[in-house]
Amino acid sequence: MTTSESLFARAQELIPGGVNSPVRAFRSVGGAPVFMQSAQGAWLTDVDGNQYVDFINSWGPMILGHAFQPVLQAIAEALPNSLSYGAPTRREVEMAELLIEMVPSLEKVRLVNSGTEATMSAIRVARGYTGRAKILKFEGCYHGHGDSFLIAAGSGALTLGAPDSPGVTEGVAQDTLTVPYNDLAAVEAAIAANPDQLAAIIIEPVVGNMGLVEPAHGFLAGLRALCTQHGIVLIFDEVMTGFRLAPGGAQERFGVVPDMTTLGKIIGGGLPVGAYGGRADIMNQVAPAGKVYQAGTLSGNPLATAAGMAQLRYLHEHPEVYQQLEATSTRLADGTRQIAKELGLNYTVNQVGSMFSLFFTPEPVNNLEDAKKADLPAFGRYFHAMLQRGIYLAPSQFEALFISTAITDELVEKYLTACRESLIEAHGIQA
Ligand code: KE4
Repeated sequence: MTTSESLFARAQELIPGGVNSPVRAFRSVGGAPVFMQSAQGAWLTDVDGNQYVDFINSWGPMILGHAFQPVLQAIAEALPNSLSYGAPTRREVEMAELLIEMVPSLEKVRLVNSGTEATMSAIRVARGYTGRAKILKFEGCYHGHGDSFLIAAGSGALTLGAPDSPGVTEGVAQDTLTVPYNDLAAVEAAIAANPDQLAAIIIEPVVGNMGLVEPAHGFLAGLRALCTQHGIVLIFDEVMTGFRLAPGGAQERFGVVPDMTTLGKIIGGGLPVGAYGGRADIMNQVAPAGKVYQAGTLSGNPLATAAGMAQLRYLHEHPEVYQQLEATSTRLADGTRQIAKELGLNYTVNQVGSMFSLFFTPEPVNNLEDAKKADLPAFGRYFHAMLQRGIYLAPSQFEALFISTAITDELVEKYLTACRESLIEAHGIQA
């Protein structure tokens, strides 16, 4: 039995499912999760000393690789000044200034401690600002574990939501509408069926949470126009895409400016930081400036803002990293697509910037229904075959890969060699 296996056995007696976040449990790919001990650059080391090239990077935050020196240095310098005051600090002002400078939609911003807190707060503010109750989200988009987001697609006609988790009430579900991603007509129909009732539309401008799905041409601009026309707050959930797809995130890359933006992951440099912000007239509704209440003991924590600011400053001062990330990711995605083609699989590979997904289906993937056509058992076999070859992928078909600047040309080749061997193994192909 490996140390990971024995730790997992213990953990399952103590922690639900043995993990502190469900996707880590390898449920959709089978087997016991690998327990990590340390990481450096592109490399993870597990508790048994096995090493893996990391293509998840903590689900996005480690965009500059693990143990990036400027981030560690910033934390080391902050450490002697104690860890938390529960009082305002200079660095929170500096971080707000930098976020507002880099993200087109931000006029004012509030720091919180996770992406979930950011999205929960953003829809509360949108409801407070508009005086309306309903929100609209897209099937397959994930916005954290807030009740309003754990909603399955409900009855087709009215797109009324149904709870997607025990513990979420009908009362909450009734205020969340869901429509298919990339379906502007469905959005228009939902608006028409709920006149003057929609406070917000929240979307992943590029989706990572059903695997990587990009917005159809004109889709984001169409949403922008509809929200302007109907006084609906457009919220881009850029927890994943923020500071990843461009310095200003997807809104900079696609040139569509939402009314509010939610952020997380990269802005904490690996420590817990989330943020929400947007137009000043909306954000001025937030207590204590306004009446919409939101608070947090550790919001703007000195250590977390030290790590976050070090990472953001580096990205701001080195925009060339985005070209590097794009080039590396394109080689990985194109190489994967070519290998699948050569093996007669013709699987779909979707890529935007430094995020990409290999879907185990030859069909195009533009929404959740498409993504669900993937051959999940084959994906599970592929995942483990890659793990055996020292490549750490997301343990789910419905996740994206996140590339860091630590992925070198040599590691691209290592990945592509393993990809070919693993696709052959997963499908029992006689190469
Ligand atoms: P957190 O509360 O996990 O910091 O952020 C929630 C969240 C909000 N919005 C988007 C677009 C997100 O992708 C996330 C979190 N992403 C998942 C990955 N699918 C985090 C991994 C996990 O749940 O352990």
